[in-house]
Amino acid sequence: MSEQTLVLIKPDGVRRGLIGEILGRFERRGLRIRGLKMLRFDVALAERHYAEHVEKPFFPALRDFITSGPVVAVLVEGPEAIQLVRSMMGQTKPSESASGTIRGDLATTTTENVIHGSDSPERARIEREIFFTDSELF
Ligand code: 3AN
Repeated sequence: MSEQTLVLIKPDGVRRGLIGEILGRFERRGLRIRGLKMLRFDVALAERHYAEHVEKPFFPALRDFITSGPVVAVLVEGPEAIQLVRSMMGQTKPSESASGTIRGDLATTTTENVIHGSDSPERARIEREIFFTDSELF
């Protein structure tokens, strides 16, 4: 079943010049890019996007990191795109991410781990609405 999922290339990925590398992996895999923009998180957006983590001890570091520079938001579409993108990303903790995955190849820390992808259909819908209006999607 075709699905849409929301991907963020996080500030470390943008700073390190990995936008093309990551978009290229999605395109080569056969996924379609339906929306694409660069933006910078403010604290309110960090608290909204990471609402489930606001009370966690790591949230201040996550908030400071995600607001530290521009991110690239991407709406990706394809068969089972939510799980497919999660598989391509690798595990949250880079030491547990298999080589060949985005984090397994490109990241070494849990906070600065290059990429975010929606983890459920419900989150994909919520995150799509956070980052894109209908007229920004193709
Ligand atoms: P994922 O990004 O793999 O979906 P989540 O949603 O559990 O993982 O966590 C969101 C983000 O919060 C992670 N990408 C990471 O930057 C940060 N994070 C999650 N768990 C930890 C942790 N135990 N220590 C530090 N940062 C964490």
